[in-house]
Amino acid sequence: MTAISPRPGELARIADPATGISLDELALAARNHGMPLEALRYDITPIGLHYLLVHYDIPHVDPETWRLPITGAVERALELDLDELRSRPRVSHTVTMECAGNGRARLRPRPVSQPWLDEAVGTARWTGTPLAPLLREAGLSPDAVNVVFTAHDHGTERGIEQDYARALSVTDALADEVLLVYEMNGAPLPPQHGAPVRLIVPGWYGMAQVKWLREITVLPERFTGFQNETAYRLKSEPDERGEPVTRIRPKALVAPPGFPDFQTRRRVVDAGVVPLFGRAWSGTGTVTMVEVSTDGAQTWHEAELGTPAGPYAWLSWRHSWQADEPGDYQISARATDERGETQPVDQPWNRQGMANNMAQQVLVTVR
Ligand SMILES: Nc1nc2c(c(=O)[nH]1)N[C@H]1C(S)=C(S)[C@@H](COP(=O)(O)O)O[C@H]1N2
Ligand SMILES: [Mo]
Repeated sequence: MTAISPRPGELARIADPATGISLDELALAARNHGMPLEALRYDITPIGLHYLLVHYDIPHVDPETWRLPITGAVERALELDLDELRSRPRVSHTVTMECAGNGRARLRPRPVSQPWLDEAVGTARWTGTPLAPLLREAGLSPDAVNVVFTAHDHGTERGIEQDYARALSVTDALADEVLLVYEMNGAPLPPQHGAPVRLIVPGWYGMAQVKWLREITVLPERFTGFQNETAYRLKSEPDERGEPVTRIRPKALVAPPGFPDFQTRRRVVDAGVVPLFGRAWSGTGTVTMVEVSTDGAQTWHEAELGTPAGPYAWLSWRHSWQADEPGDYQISARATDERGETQPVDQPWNRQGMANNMAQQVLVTVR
């Protein structure tokens, strides 16, 4: 068995097209679970059904002794404990979050990492306090460029030992909707989702939402840590610098119709009118259209849209499928957002398998 991260400078691996999922990938998939797609029925995903991604181990952080320093290129370094954070203005946002690697296992050839199929998504009600006023209180120095969020979890990745850390530009960090959160769906943050405090950056892929926050550092230069410089970049050649992964591309998912076969997950429905239902979201603007295909992406029908649960949350869609002929079908849905970006039917391939919003394919047998 080849290790995923053996040596410093190791390139992201691409699986040989002839090989299946490895035990290393299975070990990741067993730790990092997706949202069972039948949970698309909930506006707000119940905590245990929200997808989960943890690069290293879930750290144990004692909320009593937890402190958050805000340091670096600021006029007055601050340090807050949990009570101080809780006594600040309280804001909640309903946010659809998706892992940037969602859909990776469907890419050909397959980038080797957490092998997500379609379900690395969830919507939660996050409660905390806005970040911008805290940064303003600390007083950003005029030469501030990046704000780095460093976490308590520690590990190695492609041979580089690190604390999980991600930076945002000062502009992105000062956006009104960015929160330091201590509650998820009205309960204290659970250990797996970042207790006691995590960052929420609505509209961005999951990697920006740093869990188990330990320190916020303002830098007068660009942050060059692994999770910004090496990982989470769209590139097709290994030596390319690549474009950073940022906001969530438009995507729609179909809630599984009928009932499943245990091992293949193929769906079975009775002939007649089959109600199709799902959700759609985009981090770059409101979803303005969802189209459904029941013939393997040959023809598309506009679905009826519901109202989103908030400006950063998914909306529901529905479509009645007149399925009169018994047989095998492939169902797909694709979203378009207000910028006019539509999900592709073919894979947008890149070496790390990031931001892949290829339309889902659901196999259904009409009986
Ligand atoms: N400290 C820390 N924050 C992290 C991660 C991590 O491994 N460590 N994983 C990131 C990634 S890649 C994703 S997709 C989201 C997942 O958040 P969730 O597990 O609460 O759904 O957390 C992000 N924040
Ligand atoms: Mo992720």
